[in-house]
Amino acid sequence: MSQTAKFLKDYRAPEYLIERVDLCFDVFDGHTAVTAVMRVLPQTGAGAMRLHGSAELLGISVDGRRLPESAYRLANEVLTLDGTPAQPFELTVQTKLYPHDNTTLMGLYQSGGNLYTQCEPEGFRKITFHPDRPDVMSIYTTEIRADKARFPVLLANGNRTDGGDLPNGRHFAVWHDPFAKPSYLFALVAGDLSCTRDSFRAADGREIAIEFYTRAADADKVAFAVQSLKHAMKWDESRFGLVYDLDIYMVVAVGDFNMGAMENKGLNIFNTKYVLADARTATDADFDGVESVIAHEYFHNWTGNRVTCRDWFQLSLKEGLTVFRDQEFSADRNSRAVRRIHNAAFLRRHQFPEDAGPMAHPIRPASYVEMNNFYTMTVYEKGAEVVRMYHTLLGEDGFQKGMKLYFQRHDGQAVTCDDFRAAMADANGVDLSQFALWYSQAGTPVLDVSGSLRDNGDYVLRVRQTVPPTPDMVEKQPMMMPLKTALLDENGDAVRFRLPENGADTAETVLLLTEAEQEFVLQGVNRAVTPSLLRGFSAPVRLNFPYTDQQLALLLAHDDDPFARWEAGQTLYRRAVAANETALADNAPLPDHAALFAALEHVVRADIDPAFKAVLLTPPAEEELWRASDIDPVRLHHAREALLDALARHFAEDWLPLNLQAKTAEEALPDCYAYSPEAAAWRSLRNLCRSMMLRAAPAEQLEYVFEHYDEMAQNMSHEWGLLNAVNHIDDPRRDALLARFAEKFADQALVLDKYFALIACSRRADTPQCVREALSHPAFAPTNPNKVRALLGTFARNHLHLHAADGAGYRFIAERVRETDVLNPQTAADLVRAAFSLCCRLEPHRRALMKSELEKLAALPELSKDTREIVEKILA
Ligand code: 0A1
Ligand code: ZN
Repeated sequence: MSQTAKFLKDYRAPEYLIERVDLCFDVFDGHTAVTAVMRVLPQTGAGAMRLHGSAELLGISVDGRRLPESAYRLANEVLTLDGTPAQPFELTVQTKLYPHDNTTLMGLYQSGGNLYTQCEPEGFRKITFHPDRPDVMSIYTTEIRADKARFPVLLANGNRTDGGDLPNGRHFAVWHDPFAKPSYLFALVAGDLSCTRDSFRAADGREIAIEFYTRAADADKVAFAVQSLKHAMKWDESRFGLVYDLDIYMVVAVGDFNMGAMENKGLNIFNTKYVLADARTATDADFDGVESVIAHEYFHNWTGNRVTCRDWFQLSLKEGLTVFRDQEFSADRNSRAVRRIHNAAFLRRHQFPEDAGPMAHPIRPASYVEMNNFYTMTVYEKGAEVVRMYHTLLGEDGFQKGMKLYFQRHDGQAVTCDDFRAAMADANGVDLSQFALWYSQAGTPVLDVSGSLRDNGDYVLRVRQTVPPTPDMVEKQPMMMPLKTALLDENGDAVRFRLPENGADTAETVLLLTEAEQEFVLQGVNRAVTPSLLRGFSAPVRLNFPYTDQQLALLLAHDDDPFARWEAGQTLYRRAVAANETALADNAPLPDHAALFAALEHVVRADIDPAFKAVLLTPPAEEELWRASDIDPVRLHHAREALLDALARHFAEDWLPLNLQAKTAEEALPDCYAYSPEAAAWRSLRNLCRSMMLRAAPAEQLEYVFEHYDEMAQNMSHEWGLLNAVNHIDDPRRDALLARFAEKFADQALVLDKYFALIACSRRADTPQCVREALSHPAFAPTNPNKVRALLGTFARNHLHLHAADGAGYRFIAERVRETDVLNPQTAADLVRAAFSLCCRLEPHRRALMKSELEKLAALPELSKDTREIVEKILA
C-alpha cells in the first residue's frame, strides 16, 4: 500500500494569494468556533480555488454570501471551490474544533486545561481551510474570546491592539501582527498562566517587552531562559547586525509538545524542557540546551520568519542556517573548542547513521509523503554543516557580506536554498555552482587521503572522494568542500609550508576539493611530517588516512586544532574497539590496548580545559562504531564496554585524585553549584571520573555513593552523574537510589523524564521488565511525547536490550508503536525511526526478526501516514 509522495520538481507558484487573514476564536467548554475572513487575490490564469483543511466545516461565504453546498467539494482534506471571482474577494470560513480530543498536538490542542497551537508544517489546516503553504504570506489579526476565569491569558502573534470584558463572564483580546507571514507561523495561546516580565533595549533604542508564560508552579524556573533570550538578542545585533522588529517577544512553555520549540512570530511556544531550569532540577547539559534553543527560536525571527521557505523542500534554508547561528552563539558564549567537538560527535552519532540508512535524503529532499518526517538530523545538523562550509570557504567577512545581500534581496519573501547560495556567491564574486550538489546528494562523503614527501622537499597530499550510493540515488558526482590542513613535525610542532598557487608561507591552509581525485602540493616541507586533516571538522565527511598509532599519539598530544586532536584519540579508540570485537568473535583474549593507554597518559595528566579532558577520555558512541553491514549490535556493545572497563582499570589510581582536583576547583567558584560554563566543565570531568571509579570498583563505590548520596548530590548535574554511574549495577541499593530520586521529584515532570530514561538505559538484565512496568507508573503518560521519548525512545537506543537475540526488544517496541500511533503519529514515527532504521545493516538473524515486526506494522490498515512512510522505507 504505497503512499502518494510530493515532489520538489512539481512546485508551482500559488494561484491564490491571501493578503489578510482575520481570525476569531470563540472558546467554549466542549469546542472552539473559528471564523476566518480572508482577503483573497486570485493570480492571473488561476484555476479552481483549492484549500487544505481537516476541521469540521460549518460554512463558507464569498463576499458575504453563503455558498450552497453544491458550490464546493471536499475530498481527502482538500476543499475545491467552483466559480470564485477572478477579482480580489473576501472569503469567510467557519469551522468547529475539539481541542481536548486532539492528541496529535498539531493544530489547536489542549494541555493541562489550557489551549495551544502548533502549525508548522501543516497544522493550520486543522484550524481552518486555507492554502496552508509557506509561500502564501499574509497579515494576520486574531481575536480570542473565552471565559475570563478559566482563560485569563489570551495571546496571539504580534502586538495586542484591543481587549476587554464581554457578557457572561467572558472577555476578549485582539492581536495584530504587522509582518506578513506564512500560516505555519500562526500561534495562539489561551489559559491560566503566570507571566514573568523583563525588557530589552534594542540597538535602535526601542524598549522590547519580554514576557515568559508558564504554569504558576514553574515561574521560579524561567530566569535563566529570560537571560538567555537577552544574550541572544544582543549577540544577533553585534555579530549579524540583526535587530528585533516587534515591540514584544513572548515565550510560552507547555509540557505536551512534539518537538523542542516553535518560532511563531512574536509568540514562541516551547517544550517546558527548553525553558525551565534551575540547578536543583536541571543538569548543566539541560542549561546549555535551554540557552541554545531559546537562541535558536529567536534567531528564526530573521532566518525563517522575515525570510521564509518557498516550500517545505527548502526547510534546511531556515533550519540549517539557524542551527549554524545557534551553534556560533553558543561557541561565542563559551568554550568554542569543546562545542565544536560536541557538534561533530552529535552529527556522527545521529546523522551519519541516517545518511547510511533507508531514510537517507539530501538536506533538500526531492520528495516526501509526510512533511513531519523531514524534521531530521540531516536537514538540521548536516544543513548547519553545509552553511558552515560557506563560512569556512568565504571567511567571516565574506559570509556576512552574503547574509547582508540575502536580506537585501529577500526580506519579506519566501525563497529557496538556491537563493541563499546565490547571495553567498554574488556577494563574494565566486562561483558556487558545484556547491549545489550538497543540496541534492545524500550520503556521507568519504575522503581517502594519503601523503608523501618528494625528494625536492615538497609534501604531496592525494585525496580521493567518493559519495556512497543511497536508496534515492546511486551515481554521485564529486562535491566542493574545504579541507583544512596543517602539518606537524616529529616533536608535534607546526611545520610551515608554501602554497604553489601564490607562494604564501603558512602553517595552515584550506584545500578546496572539487574533483574525485586531487593532488595538493605543499612546498618546502623538507622533513617527515604528520598531517593534521579536516581541522575544525571542516566538512561533514568520513576521512581515512593511514596513520600509524604513533602518529595518532603525536596528534593527540600536540595538535593545536582541538577537533583534530580529539579525532586522533577517537581513531585510536575505534581501532581498540574493533580489536575487541574481533577477539570476542574469535573467543580470543582481549588485546591490552597498550598504544592507546600510553597515548592517554598524556591526556590524563595534561593541564587543559576539564571539559576538553572529559571528551578526550570518552570513546565514540556505539552508533559511530557500527560498520556498513552485518552488524551485531550486542557484540559491538560488549566490545566497547570492555574497552571502557579496561580504561577504568588502567587508570584506576588516577580517577580519585582527578575527581578531587575537579571537586576543589568546582567548589572554589562563586555560587559553585549553580550553572556556569566553568562549573559545568569541572562537573563534566567529575562525572566522568565517577563513572570510571564505579566501573573499576563497583561494590566499594556503590556502598560509598549509597551512604553519602545526599552530601555528594548538591545539584542535578551531580545527581545525574551519580545515578548514571550506579545505574547498571545489579544491587538493591541501586533500586533504592532510583526510587528515592523519583519520590524526591514526584512533582517535577521534567525530572521524572530523567527517572524514566535511567530505567530504560540501564545495562542490567531486568531492564526490559522494568521498562514494561514503568508503562503503568502513575507519572507515565502515552499522550506526552517527553515521557514516550524518555522511556521508549531511550529504550530504542539501548542496543544491548533492544537487539536481544530472541527479538523481544523489537516486539516490545512494535507493540508500543501501535499504541502510540493512534494517539500521536509523529511520536510513533520517531520511535520506529529510532528503533528500526538499522534493519538492513544488521546481521541476518536480527534482520529477519526486525523485518517481521515491521511487516506486521505495515499490514495494519489503520497505520498513520507518518509511521507508514518510515516503515515502508525501511522495508523497501
Ligand atoms: N521550527 C521548529 C521545529 C518544529 C517543527 C515542527 C513542530 O511541530 C510539528 C514543532 C517545532 C524549530 O526548528 O525549532
Ligand atoms: Zn529551527
